[in-house]
Amino acid sequence: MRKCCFVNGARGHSIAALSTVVTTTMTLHHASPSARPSRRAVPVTRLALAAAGAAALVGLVACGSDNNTPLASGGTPGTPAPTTPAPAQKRPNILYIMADDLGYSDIGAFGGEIATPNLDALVASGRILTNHHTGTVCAITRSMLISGTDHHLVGEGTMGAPNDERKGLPGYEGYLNDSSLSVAQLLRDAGYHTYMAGKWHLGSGIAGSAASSGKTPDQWGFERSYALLGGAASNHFAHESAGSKNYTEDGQYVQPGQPGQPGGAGGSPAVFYSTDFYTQKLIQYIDANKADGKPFFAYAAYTSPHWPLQVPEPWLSKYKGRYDAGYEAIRAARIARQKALGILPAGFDPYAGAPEALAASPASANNGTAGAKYINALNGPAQGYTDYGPGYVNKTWASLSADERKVQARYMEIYAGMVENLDHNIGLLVQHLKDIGEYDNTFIMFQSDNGAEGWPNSADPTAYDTANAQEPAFSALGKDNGLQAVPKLQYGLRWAEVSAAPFRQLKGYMGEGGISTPAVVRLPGQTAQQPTLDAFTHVTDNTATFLAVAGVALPTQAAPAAVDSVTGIDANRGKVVYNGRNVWPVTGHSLLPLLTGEATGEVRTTPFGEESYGRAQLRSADGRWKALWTEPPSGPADGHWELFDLRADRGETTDVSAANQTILDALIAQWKAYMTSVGGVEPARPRGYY
Ligand SMILES: [Ca+2]
Repeated sequence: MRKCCFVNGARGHSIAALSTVVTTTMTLHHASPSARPSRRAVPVTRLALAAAGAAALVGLVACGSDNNTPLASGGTPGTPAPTTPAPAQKRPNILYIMADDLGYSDIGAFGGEIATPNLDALVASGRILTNHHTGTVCAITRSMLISGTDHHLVGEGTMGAPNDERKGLPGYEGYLNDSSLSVAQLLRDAGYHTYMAGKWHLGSGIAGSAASSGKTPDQWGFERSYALLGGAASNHFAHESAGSKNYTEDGQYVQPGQPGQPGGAGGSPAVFYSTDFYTQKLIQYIDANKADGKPFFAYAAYTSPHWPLQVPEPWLSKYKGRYDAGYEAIRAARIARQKALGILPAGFDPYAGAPEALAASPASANNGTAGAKYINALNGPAQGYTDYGPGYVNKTWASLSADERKVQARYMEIYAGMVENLDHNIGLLVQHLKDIGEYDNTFIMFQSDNGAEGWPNSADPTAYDTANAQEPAFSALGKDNGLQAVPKLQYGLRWAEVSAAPFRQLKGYMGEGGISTPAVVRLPGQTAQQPTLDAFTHVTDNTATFLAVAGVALPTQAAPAAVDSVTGIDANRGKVVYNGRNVWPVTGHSLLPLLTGEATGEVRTTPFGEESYGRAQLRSADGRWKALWTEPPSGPADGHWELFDLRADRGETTDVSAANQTILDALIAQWKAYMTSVGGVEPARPRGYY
């Protein structure tokens, strides 16, 4: 039998227990007789809400719905009964904006030197979340966003279908599996219009296609969608070939760049640039239905500033010369600004950066063969596991040649231009909401999908950079390269460390630099910045929050048992019924009580586990400790779990495992229980996605 225990996922949980977890982790302050029981009675001053819109939202929290549209499932046990008549006004719209591979410190409000006036304005009438977290990579985060629960449960145990021994296992389908809920479906069923434009990355087969059909956004509750199906485009300017299957609109393959299509001859717009185009599409979708009075959920799934580094003018030229001082100077300036802004405490000790050279494992007879025994989270040299992967060289600025400095600075200029263009487009979205009178009735949230991307451009970055420093290659960097098959321009590990400042590790890793995102939330009607939220929060909490904003109750009807006659395992244990399917319930926690000032304190008071690519973390129930496992050579050569005191050292600079072995052992045991609870399976060879 699967072990029933604490979890952030749901497998093995009874619904009653789950409800308890969800409802007792925050201290609620309203004295309504319908208020859920509170574990702690901490007297707190209610935060002043800036506007009537926010007050209306509080009403929605208490009431669960407006009186316009029936809930997907109402009146269920554990749902607070209405205490006041529901407000008759229209429910809030939800605009959710996701950047792709944007680092923690890139935007101005989080310390970046890149001009992001529109996001900064959102902060000025919203709220910063400094401790918001994602999965380590795109598809994993997106699966948790849509489903509201752990990625192993819903088909993205790793990003895409694995090519290793886990291929075919439940939870490793590589697309949203049949046990997934969808926040878009729930919202649509509750009377919302549901739109998305941008990256999907949760399945590519359209309805009726031969293999893995029905995986596109239209099949998961999006009424209108223009989607890049995969993890990245080869060109932000599209130029798809006739018959390509990389994009869909409303569930049908489209080929931007072909005649009559966006970016193609006679098509509109004349130029397809991903960020600009997705903005225009969302505005088009919103406007098409704005007269009918229904609220909307709009998912702006931008693919910027993900590689390839490309951006049109004026952004392409705007940062010329801005990064000539090099990685360390730019990073230090960002950290200083983070401290001045209060994003970091004054005494914060930042991660110092990766070594210039990481050594491969000492040669063993089996390394690289099927007989290799790779060090993993549970087996090290003491168990006979000694193999691990290659090392890398990542030069500091002082070690670069003149040509390398020239192109490295140029890469970051282009990246910065992409981020400013992204901010410009967010400004267009916000302005459009103001123009059509919907801004004050819209809940807005912005974040990135994972940490900054440090993937090297090639196996030999020096040769790659030196070649790019010569003309005509240099002057073409960042421009539309049409149909040319050229390397996908990236900015490399050192600039990614700048983006991830002040944290350790990058996209693909469980260090704070891989999973921490800048995050901004603005409530409907909010006009003044509210105090920064420092509680640990997670992308699955977004899902619960959106549903709370919309007043949609979570499905709670327990799925019928489906016990395997041989193993005795109930495949439906912990699942709920929705629209006739047995699905994993949302396990994220609504942040709305914190955002409205109805509650303060921690959102999560149970251990939080995670795993992908064999890399692992376990955050203790009290939020103080983080056990972190990274394969060598990026992690310890002996394969031990590191332990960090997050209250003193979120920069993960000092491994305190040796002095706290008992604490660490308990956390590792909790991590094993987490893995069991979500059906996670470690790969025989831990390594990243490249
Ligand atoms: Ca990403």
